[in-house]
Amino acid sequence: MIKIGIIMGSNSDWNVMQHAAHFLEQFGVAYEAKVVSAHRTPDLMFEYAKSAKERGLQAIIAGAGGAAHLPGMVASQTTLPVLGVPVPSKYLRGEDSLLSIVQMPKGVPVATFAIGEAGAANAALFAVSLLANQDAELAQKLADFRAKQTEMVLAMDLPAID
Ligand code: RP5
Repeated sequence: MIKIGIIMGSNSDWNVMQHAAHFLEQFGVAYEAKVVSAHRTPDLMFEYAKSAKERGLQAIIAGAGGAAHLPGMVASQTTLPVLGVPVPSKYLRGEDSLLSIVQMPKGVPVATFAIGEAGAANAALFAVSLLANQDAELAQKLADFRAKQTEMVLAMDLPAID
C-alpha cells in the first residue's frame, strides 16, 4: 500500500525531488510521485489533497519553486502531515521558495525543509521517522542508517596539507 505521496509543481522539480524518492526506496517505503501544480492544475491539487487520507497516505512531501504555494494549499485541504521542500529557483536560488513555504500563518502547519537536494532527502527521512513510530522494523532500519552514517564520519581521514 502506498504510504507517502511525493508531489511537485513541475517536472523540472524532479531533479531535486527524486532525492526524496531515493531515500524512500532505500527504506522500502511505498510511495507515489506525481506532478501536481497549485496554480496550473488547481482542481487536481484539491482532489489529490482531499483524497489522500482515504487512499491510505500517511504524509505528503510537496516540493515547489518560486511562489511555492503548493505545500500550503495542500495542507489547507488535509490534516495529513505535509512536508514542504523549497526547490531552487532560477533567479532567487530558492530563497523565494523557502520563504513562501516556511511562513505559513498559524493554524495550518507545513513542516519546511532545507532548499534543494538536502531538503528533499531529509523530508523523506522525516517521513520514515513518522512511519517508524508504528513500525518496529522500519525503526530498526532507521537506527542502522544513522549508525552507519556515524561510522562513516568517524572513519573520515583528511589529506596531508599541500
Ligand atoms: C513552480 O514553478 C514549480 O514548482 C517549479 O519549481 C517552477 C518552475 O516551473 P517550470 O516553469 O519549470 O514548469 O510551479
